Amino acid sequence: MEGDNEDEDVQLEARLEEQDTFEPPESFVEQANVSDPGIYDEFEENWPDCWERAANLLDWDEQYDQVLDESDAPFYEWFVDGKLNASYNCIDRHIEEGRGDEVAIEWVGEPVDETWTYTYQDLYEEVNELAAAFREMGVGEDDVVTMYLPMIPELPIAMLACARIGAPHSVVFAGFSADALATRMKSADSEYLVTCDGYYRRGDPLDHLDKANEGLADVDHDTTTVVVDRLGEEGFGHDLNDDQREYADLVADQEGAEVEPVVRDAEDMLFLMYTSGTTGQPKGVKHTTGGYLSYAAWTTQAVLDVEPEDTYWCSADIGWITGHSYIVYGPLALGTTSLMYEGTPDYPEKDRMWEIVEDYDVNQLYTAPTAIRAFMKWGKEYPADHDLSSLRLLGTVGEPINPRAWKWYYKHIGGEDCPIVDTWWQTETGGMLITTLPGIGTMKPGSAGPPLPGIDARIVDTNGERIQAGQAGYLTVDKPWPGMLRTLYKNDDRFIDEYWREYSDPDSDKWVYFPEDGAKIDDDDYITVLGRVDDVINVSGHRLGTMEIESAIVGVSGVAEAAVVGGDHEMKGEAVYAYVITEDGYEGDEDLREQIVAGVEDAIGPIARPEQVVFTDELPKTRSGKIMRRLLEDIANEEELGDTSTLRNPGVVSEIQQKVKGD
Ligand code: 6R9
Repeated sequence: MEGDNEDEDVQLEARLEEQDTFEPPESFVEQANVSDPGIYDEFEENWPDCWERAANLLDWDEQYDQVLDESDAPFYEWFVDGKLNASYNCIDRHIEEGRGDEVAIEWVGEPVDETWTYTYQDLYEEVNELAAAFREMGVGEDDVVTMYLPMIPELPIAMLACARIGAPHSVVFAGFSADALATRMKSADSEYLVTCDGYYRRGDPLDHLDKANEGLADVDHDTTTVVVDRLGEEGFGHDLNDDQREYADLVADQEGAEVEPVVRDAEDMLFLMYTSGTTGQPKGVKHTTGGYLSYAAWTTQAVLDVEPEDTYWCSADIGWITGHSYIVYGPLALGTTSLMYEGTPDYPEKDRMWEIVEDYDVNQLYTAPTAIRAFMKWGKEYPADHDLSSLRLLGTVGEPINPRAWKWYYKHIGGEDCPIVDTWWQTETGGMLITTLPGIGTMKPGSAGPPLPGIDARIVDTNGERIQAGQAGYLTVDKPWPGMLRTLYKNDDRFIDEYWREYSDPDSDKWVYFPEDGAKIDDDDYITVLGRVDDVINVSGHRLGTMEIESAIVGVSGVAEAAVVGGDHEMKGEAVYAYVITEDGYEGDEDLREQIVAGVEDAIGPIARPEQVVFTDELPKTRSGKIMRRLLEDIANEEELGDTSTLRNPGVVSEIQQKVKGD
């Protein structure tokens, strides 16, 4: 088996290796939503009015007066004085067009054969009942409702119910820990939580309410919690307390209720999404109703080539931005069928995803490089067993994709017949910024592509000067776009510091967005994103702050100091490497290692689990006392080390190197 795979890979490599570029298939171009290369010039010449093209994808209660207000930059405002409701745009208007019987969400559960289909009419009813229940619970306009839910239908339903009544949501990834939940609820002053009893992971029921309760115990203000019964009789027999209500009871009390969508200003907050940054405190990224929704809809149409009659599948979790923009808001705004999968790709078998593509005739698949590398490792026979001919387009997001994985995806999933869009963007950008347009652009494996029309992304040196083709530098975005974050929740100063300080020139009112990624540019202006240049690492496409992990490790008794870096990892892209100094009297032994791993899982979640814990007597530091993270990264990657003479303690390097190798 293994041998066959390798042979086949070698052959594929030999044939595709030479090929650096790929043209969009003719059959795709003919039907593409966007196929006129003139769109780049058109957007540039008409900027910022070009963005009306995105706004026109929505129904507005009141037309905006101005596309962009730059007067208080970088606090930009888009579609000024426009009024709309996101839930209306994602549901009601499709029903008004007579499409109520068409499928909005195909939900595929982890247990095989547990599926649920929601038409737009079904979604309308569920969302209205929950919106009415939220109101009765006291949720008012602008109250932040936190959701701590796995991939069950109640998650998008709750998001849309919030949007309907103008209550911003803050979704916390279900894999995050109780601590992470508490931090986010406190930071957002959120008094409402929607969670569930538990969910399935590889066949086993997992207790989720226990974790939610542990988090709630740390929130000092009063809270009301809605609990979805996901597991039924397989549940854990939790008793709900006085502040907790059964989801099913709440909506049963509201049967048939209808809630008029609240008219929101374009700039009103639609949701908050917490993401990792350079400090230990996660950042509450604020997205708005008009700009965000129009941008999500526009990119879903232009880049993912989604049309109402498609069945489209993004395999991300809704707990991350990708799921917000490209499972919920973008696809539903366009009135398509969005497939939502609860389980993992390898349960019960490693062909589960291909079985789903075949069963549902999926037209677009949007997934992460980490998943593709896993598919590659499992072998081509899994997709080969299934008819994947319904697929028209493939996408990736979350981290750089290596050309080998790209080519495997192209051949074994796309049958050399689907364009691949490698989409670069961030929680903060709301939607995609750099990628080829699938009906226009030549594809270059490993390179995301040019900036999208209307997006002014550049690669610059430390002085902000554009660099020459072929060189590496820093990615910047020099003009605003509708999907951009508006601020960090209740922290305008940090918003400026994090994203605008580095390359802007406030004196001449020039504002440049800095995403904190490094990148390379080619002659043809294609951008290859290299990765974060801050203290954030990217594990399986998930953003984790090294400071958050370090503070969790330092919280373990016996630990004096810790430094965390990302080391290369074949499957995950990057993995967590922790270098730890113990307190006097403590041994760096297996016991402490386990406590450290458990400490990190408790503070953040299993995704942040250290791959290696290296105990050391010292950490490499500069003379000014800063930990040399670059060096620790090179050690983790077993790379040649550069000059270490600037270290205060150069001797420590070889000691650590030996420990990493010995592990
Ligand atoms: C959407 C999302 C953002 C960070 C970003 C970058 C990395 C995302 C990428 C990519 C190379 C791509 N990233 N897409 N790197 N190529 N196509 O992932 O948001 O979780 O906020 O992460 O992910 O480093 O800065 P988020």
